[in-house]
Amino acid sequence: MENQDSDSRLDCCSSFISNISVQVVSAPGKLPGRRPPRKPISRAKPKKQLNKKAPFWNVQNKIILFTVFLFILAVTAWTLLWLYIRETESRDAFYFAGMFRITNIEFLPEYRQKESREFLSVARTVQQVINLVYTTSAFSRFYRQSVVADVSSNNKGGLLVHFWLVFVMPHAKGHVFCEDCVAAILKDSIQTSVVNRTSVGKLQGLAVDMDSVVLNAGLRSDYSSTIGSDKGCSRDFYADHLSLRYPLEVSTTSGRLTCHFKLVATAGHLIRFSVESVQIEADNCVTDSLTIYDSLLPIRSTVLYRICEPARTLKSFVSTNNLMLVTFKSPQAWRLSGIRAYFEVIPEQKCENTVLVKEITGFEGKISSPYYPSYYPPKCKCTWKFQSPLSTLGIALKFHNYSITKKSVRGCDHGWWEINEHMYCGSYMDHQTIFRVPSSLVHIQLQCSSRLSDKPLLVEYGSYNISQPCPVGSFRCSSGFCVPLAQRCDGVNDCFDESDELFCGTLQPACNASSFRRHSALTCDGFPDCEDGRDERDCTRGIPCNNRTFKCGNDVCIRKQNAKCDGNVDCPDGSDEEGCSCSSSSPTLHRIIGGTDTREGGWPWQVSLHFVGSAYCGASVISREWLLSAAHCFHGSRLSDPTPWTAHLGMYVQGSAKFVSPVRRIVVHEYYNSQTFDYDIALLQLRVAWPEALKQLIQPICIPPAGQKVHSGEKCWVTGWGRRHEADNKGSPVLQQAEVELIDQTLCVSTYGIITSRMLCAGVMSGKKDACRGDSGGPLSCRRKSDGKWILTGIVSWGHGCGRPNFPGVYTRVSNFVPWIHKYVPSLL
Ligand code: 4AZ
Repeated sequence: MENQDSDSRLDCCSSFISNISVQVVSAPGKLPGRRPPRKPISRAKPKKQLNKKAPFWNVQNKIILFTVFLFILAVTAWTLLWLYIRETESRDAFYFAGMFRITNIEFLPEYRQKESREFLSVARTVQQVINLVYTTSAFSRFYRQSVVADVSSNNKGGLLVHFWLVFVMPHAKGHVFCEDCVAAILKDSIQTSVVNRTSVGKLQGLAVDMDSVVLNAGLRSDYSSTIGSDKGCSRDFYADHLSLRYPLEVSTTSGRLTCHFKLVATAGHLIRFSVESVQIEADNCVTDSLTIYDSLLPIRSTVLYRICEPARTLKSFVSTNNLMLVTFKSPQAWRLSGIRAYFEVIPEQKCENTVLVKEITGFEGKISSPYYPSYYPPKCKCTWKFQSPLSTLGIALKFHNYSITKKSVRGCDHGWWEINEHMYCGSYMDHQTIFRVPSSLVHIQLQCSSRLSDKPLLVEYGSYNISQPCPVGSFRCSSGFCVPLAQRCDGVNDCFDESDELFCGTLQPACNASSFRRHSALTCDGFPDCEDGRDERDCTRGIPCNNRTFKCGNDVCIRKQNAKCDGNVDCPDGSDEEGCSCSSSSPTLHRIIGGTDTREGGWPWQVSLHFVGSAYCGASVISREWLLSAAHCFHGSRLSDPTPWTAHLGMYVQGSAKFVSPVRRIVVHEYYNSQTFDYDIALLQLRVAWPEALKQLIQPICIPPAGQKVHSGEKCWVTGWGRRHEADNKGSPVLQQAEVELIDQTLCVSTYGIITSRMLCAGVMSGKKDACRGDSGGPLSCRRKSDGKWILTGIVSWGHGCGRPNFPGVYTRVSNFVPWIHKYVPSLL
């Protein structure tokens, strides 16, 4: 039956799986309206004269008229009443989307046709069972109906039924309907048997798999658009060709667009959905989004991935079953919005391997996450066994942009690794790390721990000498790498994590890798000033500049890397630092724990971020519409939504801002780690750019040059409206400032231990001067001696208490994030 049907689908696919191109052009009244034909002016005909005129107001006519009047009145009253009931019902209605698997009914291809007798019959049966469950429950008063939306095959057998539930709670007035209770009623009605030890139980006459039950609150708009008759741009696709790419394109130039694409493959396969480009308004998915679900209805807990901003790089996602829902929403499109994507049917892959590594040390092969290079689906499990030929050789794993650390009491967010019975948690990084297992037999298990699809993982493996992981004459970095001893303390981050630059003396040779670049007189002037000639090495005088080089005013090309406006004069003629618009030295220079009141206008880049009307965090103005703050201010689903946030600029006393703007978008660093506060940085885009007229009171602060080293002992300022004492329960009404000292990184590491190269410490070792709660996200501003410009050296991040002796404040080291900032704020360049 199944095969017959797939053959017929094979023929039909080319006709119904084609590019969808929905062009919505809102141009009302473009077509000239047709005028009604004019009535010919007729000549007046002589009217027949009635001989006898019957009186109109006779009794009979009166009765007829009265009856008609009563009828019209009744119909109007009935319509109004019906509209009223419908309106109040829909206002107080709650929608739930769910699914479960029925194991005792076989799938029939006819179930795909919603009008077929077979679909209607099974839908009616399921609806009756659900109705019985809820009409006999504690929520029977509120229960209205269930609607079966889809009945599909699936890789576990039987039927997968997707349905909506509707509840009406009169006068709910913003109350939420207990989602867990609704789900619990359904689950508790499934009677499983302890004897059988399976997850399948009885739900009235249906055999339902308990583990398959998912039920979440849903949106009314999703309910209407998934079951309504007006399908708009929504489509259902059935695909069974393994090596075919089925294109999926939608676009609109204006108007609203909400499309649900249901993708179903033949049972036993998976769907891989690849997005080539997305054009949407970037607003954290508040209005515009592309959401990929591991189900056929928009069920929240089955979300595989959400794209909330325009993207042009290929990303692909794999389902865990033979179905997927892709929802594209762009309800207020005012310019081109749409997606270009395709999907494929792929076989399920096993994720296990046994590897015999070679006797020669070094990396020799690769393992990867399932379905690499696609994002890997949740609920995966991989096992790898490695064996080295000698007991003196261990197994080295080189993780690309990823790292594993010992698992703490908390769960893992991005992969749970068991290596020879030890547990580790994985997290994404911006550099490679090496993990060595000093054993010749290594058993590794990876379990996906993220609720969503996760970024693809690539791991190189090989053997290493257990007694000497790093060759003689090399230094072992914290990231596991070995670098030649000569590269230690040379000012270059050779280890990826800067551990080769820790515990170094503060004096750097004049011509070392980083310092010579600051001497404009030395670089690219045609004369090798450094012994090794490195001051002339990256210059290409007379050669046309390419996209990796920057053209100085005097026709010299220098390596582009952050040349323009990085605060360092890289060009011999200084042209790379001309016309840069961030804060010049503030004319009002007068200027927390141990702090003093600031002068009004003294810190014109200081921002107060309010969450639902209350001061919550600080931030710094870096351009007309972008602020820089700390990622931890936006951790969690409520805090990461930009809607409740407002930014208060040009403010001195809380509540008296010169300019207030809602926040359009929050970009939290993708490697932010909520356990270690690593990568604690976020960008905020204002909905309204601050007006030029306020530039006396609002000014951006300069971003430091990429990789700029800080000097311990340098004096900087921390500012904010946070608490003035650790025990206070509210912040300061007046902006506070405190002068703090940059602390040597080695000392910072020995104080806290868990200091990464993305952090720096500042304070006074005697305590008393520090940031505290409420100051988070605010600036650590340092004045550059060479030109008097204020540089955003740090962002208030964390610390042990506030103002405690020997526990300085910990700040995000902004110079490590310059390319990341430029990715979102290119106008800063
Ligand atoms: C906080 O909770 C916080 N003393 C910020 C900074 C410091 C401590 C706590 C540093 O926002």
